[in-house]
Amino acid sequence: MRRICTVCFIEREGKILLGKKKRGFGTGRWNGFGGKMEPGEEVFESMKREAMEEFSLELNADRVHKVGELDFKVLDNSDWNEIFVHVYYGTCDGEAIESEELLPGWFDKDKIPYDEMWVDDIYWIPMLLEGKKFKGSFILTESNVLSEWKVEEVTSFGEGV
Ligand code: 8OG
Repeated sequence: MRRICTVCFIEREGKILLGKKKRGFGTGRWNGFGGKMEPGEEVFESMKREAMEEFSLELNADRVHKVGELDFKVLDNSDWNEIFVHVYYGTCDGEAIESEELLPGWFDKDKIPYDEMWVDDIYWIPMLLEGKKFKGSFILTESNVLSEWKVEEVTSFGEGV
């Protein structure tokens, strides 16, 4: 089964907002906020909902932009084995507040905790921080072992998912 998700990274005053996942898929890892899109949701609408649910943040469509598309094959999860992720980057106002899902933390761009994140993130987050757009595909396990990866810089994204 295939899941379609969003993930969004907020920058403010040179720091990046990450959240430590407190439950579910990726527990214990730092990541942007986001999650599975609900049926019928638009991408931005879904991310706006997740920003509010996970960090009590109000997202504005003019202040975040799509920067990446990621395709994952997850080898050791029996419920679903493919994940497509829309990656967004930008800024917003307001205080990020801890929720049942995420503990917020602000990190200097040169101190991103890659060793406490999904193993593939180190291959594309530096591109995001440099203002590049990218597409990536990865084969990994839910226990965070990467077996294949490919990331390329792109200038735009096609329609649809
Ligand atoms: O709804 P749930 O929180 O389970 O959604 C999973 C979130 O994790 C969603 O925001 C997409 C994101 N995500 C993956 N795989 C990876 C990954 O390898 N790296 C990063 N940074 N995020 C990922 O599902």
